[in-house]
Amino acid sequence: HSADAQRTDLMTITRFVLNQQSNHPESRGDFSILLSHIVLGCKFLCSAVNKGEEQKKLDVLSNDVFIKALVSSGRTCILVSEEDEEATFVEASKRGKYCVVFDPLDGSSNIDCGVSIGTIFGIYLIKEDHEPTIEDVLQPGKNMLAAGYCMYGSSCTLVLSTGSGVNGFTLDPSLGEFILTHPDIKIPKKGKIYSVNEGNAKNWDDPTTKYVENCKYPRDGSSPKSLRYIGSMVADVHRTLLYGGIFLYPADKKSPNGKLRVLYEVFPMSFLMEQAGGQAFTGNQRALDLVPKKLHERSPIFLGSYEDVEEIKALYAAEE
Ligand code: AHM
Ligand code: MG
Repeated sequence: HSADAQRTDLMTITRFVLNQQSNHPESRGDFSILLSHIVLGCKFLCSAVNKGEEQKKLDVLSNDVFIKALVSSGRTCILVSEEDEEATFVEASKRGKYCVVFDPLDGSSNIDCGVSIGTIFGIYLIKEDHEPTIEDVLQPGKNMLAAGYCMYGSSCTLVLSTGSGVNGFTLDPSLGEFILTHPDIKIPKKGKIYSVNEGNAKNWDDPTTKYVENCKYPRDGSSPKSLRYIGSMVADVHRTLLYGGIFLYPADKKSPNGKLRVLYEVFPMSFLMEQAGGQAFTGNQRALDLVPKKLHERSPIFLGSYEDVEEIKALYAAEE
């Protein structure tokens, strides 16, 4: 009975990551310790969100919890949070080799009505033994070692990639453990859903306008796509990853760089998409090739199923 075997052979996220890293014995322990501190922050938030804490409290609380958990892991040197203007440099006695960029509670405008929200994170490895500087995190997304998000929804789901595929874990509240529930996630090659804030349509550029027009009135005789937009990046990306399709936060005349932040929103989600067989594009390049110049830089982003992103790439290419 393989179902029974699975029920009794619990693949926790810690066990999974230790197995996965067995070919890097030198960093095995350190990475799983770091991850267990991230997981602790996620469990805390999951429980706080379920208790119905107010948005204002949760925003600040979640940032404090993650910063403290990450510093006390003893494995980090630089932390970049969406909530803090400046990066946090960890004091020398608690320093380790990882840099963590994160959005502790993304989609926070959705808290007070109970819509899914989440935490997004990306992890870089500091190069050699040197005094950490901001340059250590102003790195293209392709240099990330790992990325993930945790979604606080009807269940609490953590999706992680350490650079060899994408796996999803669901919190079993009675065990207090994240258990592997979505092994080796692959995004469908093409999807039937597009996800964008159409309220911004009057300010879009031509390629985005044409793309969305084609989702609704396909010129090749295929069926129109469905529109789904939650307004919580973690939830919109999670659906895109599982069901396929495309998520867009394009540039517009009012926000020429879009809205989403490169380091802790665009990069981690792009990393996951590529690892799941999809693509992520900024409107002029592969998203993970972008080199950020400042911590809270923004970028337009189009990510999702391989073939759907191919179409928007072609529209931008035709513009040039
Ligand atoms: P936030 O950091 O203020 O929560 O904003 C980020 C959120 C994303 O989760 C979501 O994709 C986007 O903002 C939605 O923006 P809009 O309301 O403009 O559609
Ligand atoms: Mg955010």
